[in-house]
Amino acid sequence: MQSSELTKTVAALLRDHDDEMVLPGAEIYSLRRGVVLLRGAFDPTQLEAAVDDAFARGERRTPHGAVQTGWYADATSKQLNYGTQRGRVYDRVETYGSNLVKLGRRALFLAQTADIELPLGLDKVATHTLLVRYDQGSRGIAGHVDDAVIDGDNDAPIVSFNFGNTARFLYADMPWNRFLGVSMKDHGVREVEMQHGDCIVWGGPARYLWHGIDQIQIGTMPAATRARLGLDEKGTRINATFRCTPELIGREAEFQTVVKNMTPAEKRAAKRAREANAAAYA
Ligand SMILES: O=C(O)CCC(=O)C(=O)O
Repeated sequence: MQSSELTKTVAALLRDHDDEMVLPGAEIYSLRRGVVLLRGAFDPTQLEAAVDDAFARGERRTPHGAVQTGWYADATSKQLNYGTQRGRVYDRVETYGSNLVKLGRRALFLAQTADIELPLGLDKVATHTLLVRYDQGSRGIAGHVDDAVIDGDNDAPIVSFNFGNTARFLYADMPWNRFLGVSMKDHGVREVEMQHGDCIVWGGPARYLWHGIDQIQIGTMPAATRARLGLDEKGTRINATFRCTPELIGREAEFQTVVKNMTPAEKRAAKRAREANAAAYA
């Protein structure tokens, strides 16, 4: 689904109430209960400062003095630290640059203003930021539900940014996989093209939204951003998510390369959380 097919924009409505809060070109869409897409909704200077903060978090200087950015497996390796294609860092919001943190809070605020079903409150604000870098190929991440302990508490919104290369965000109410024998379309899987600076927020009734990423378009990162960061023409993609997981404060190192819900106890806890959410928002 491209933006022209998105049916309901709430940007105009928000602008009517507070014309200084929403940029003139912003598009804000309510995709379904508890899911908001923010497009062109951030001041470009603030957005680029936040992107710089994200990249800076992966910065290192090689023994020859060159600056590289990544989240690499070790001090001299060029192998990303998370699987064969991804680099990852997970840490408390306070440990990142303030521009990135502010961008995440602004997105949460805009989304909560756009959708009354997105829960509000200080206990819904992100405690942690996860950055995942996708360097090679066009593979993203298979469809899944964010129901691991690291993913966020209860119904707290997840704020998810696309920085750099364009990608396709797939989502559906119920999990889909290719073994179901039903096409994605018939199953009701929807798609949104995520460009540099686009953000999707989901929470409340949609907290356990099934979602995935594919079709990362190598080389679509804005040229100015790419040049500023010293990347080659392929660019890169970073997904920044802001998550509310206060009980993990102090345990961040355990979640740098976490594999989700592996033990039976973790799987049971995830199922209980999904069921409690479904009951609460029935
Ligand atoms: O890369 C993305 O945009 C999605 C990442 C994701 O689905 C997740 O961290 O749960």
